[in-house]
Amino acid sequence: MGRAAVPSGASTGAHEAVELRDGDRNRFGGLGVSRAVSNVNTVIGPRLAGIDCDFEEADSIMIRMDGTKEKKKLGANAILAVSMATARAAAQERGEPLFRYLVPKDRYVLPVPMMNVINGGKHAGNDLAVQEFLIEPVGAKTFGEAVRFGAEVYHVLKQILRKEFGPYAVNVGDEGGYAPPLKLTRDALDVISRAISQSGFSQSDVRLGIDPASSEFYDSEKSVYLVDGRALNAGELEDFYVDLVRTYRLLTLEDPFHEEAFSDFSHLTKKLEGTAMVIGDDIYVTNPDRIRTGIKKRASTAVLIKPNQIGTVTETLEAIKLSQKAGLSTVISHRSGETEDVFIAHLATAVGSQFIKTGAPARGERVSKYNELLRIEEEIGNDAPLNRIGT
Ligand code: 2PG
Ligand code: MG
Repeated sequence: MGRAAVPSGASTGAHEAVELRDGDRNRFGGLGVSRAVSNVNTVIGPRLAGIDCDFEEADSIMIRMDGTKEKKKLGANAILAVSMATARAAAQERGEPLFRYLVPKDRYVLPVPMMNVINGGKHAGNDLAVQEFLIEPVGAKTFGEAVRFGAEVYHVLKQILRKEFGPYAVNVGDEGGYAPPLKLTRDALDVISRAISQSGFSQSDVRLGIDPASSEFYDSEKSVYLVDGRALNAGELEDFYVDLVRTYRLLTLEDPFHEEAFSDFSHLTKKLEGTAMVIGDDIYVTNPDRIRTGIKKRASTAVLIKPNQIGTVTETLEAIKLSQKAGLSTVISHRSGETEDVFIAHLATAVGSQFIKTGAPARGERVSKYNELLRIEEEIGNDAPLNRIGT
């Protein structure tokens, strides 16, 4: 028996696998998934019945059955749910935890959590252009300690925001971070920096990162980025980021440029070498072909991995292996529209990912991943180190 639920994003990349929705306005405003469910029950299910319980076999059958590059016939949401459920059933059959089944090895290292504590962009109803402001407790020794560091900063941040901006400022956005009425990127980074020091942590205990998700504020007609009340070209935007890295010691910068801007990514990656990591999300969409292009062009230091951008567990693992082989770090990530499914907690452990990005320590669908990682830490026992982050 294996069960799985798949997520959905608000700031999706143009090249993601297709999430099949009904489009029937009378049900769930057109967002129903009865066609995807029926594909699972009447098309995929009967074809897979009787095969060995093996996700790789199931994935290759489903990829062939679908036959399209973007999985638009059966829907990546239908295919991924079956793929994850099959992996889970196989682990169950072998009596093993999912992470051990996905990648069997002697020693596992746990990911550093990237916690999104202030939400902006498409994830919140405020004026911040940048979508995510993340805290990264790289100075913690264990995963449990990292969660504590993050939770303490998150709650001190709440007190500061409430005191300075009133009670509305601590309403939360899609990923559990606060959505205060701030306007500028620097305002958000300032207030988080204060929360970190007021919690008693140093700048090296808890680092900062941002995901501007910049395709969302890119004006392709004028080739400018609309951020913080200004219209910046790629060069000016790069200067803006370099300044932020210098002032706030940012550790990670995700999707700094729009999703086709490989050469702008490469330029920034080179400039920040040894200082901050550049992560590619919408530019790669967990697609091995696009990651290969990124590797060739040295477009980033890290790759964001979202299973539902590509649509099977097999291809997700391929994207991770490819990135790791090229010396890139990985960030296993949730979506803004998440479920309580904890698959990514196991995936991050299985592959030894440097990071997991799964929201603030708030809202059940985010906390479920942190809780599962705490259980995994317990299961591994004393030999459960946290990944050491280089930069
Ligand atoms: C991102 C994600 C997850 P969404 O851009 O990294 O945080 O957002 O799921 O909306 O694409
Ligand atoms: Mg992103």
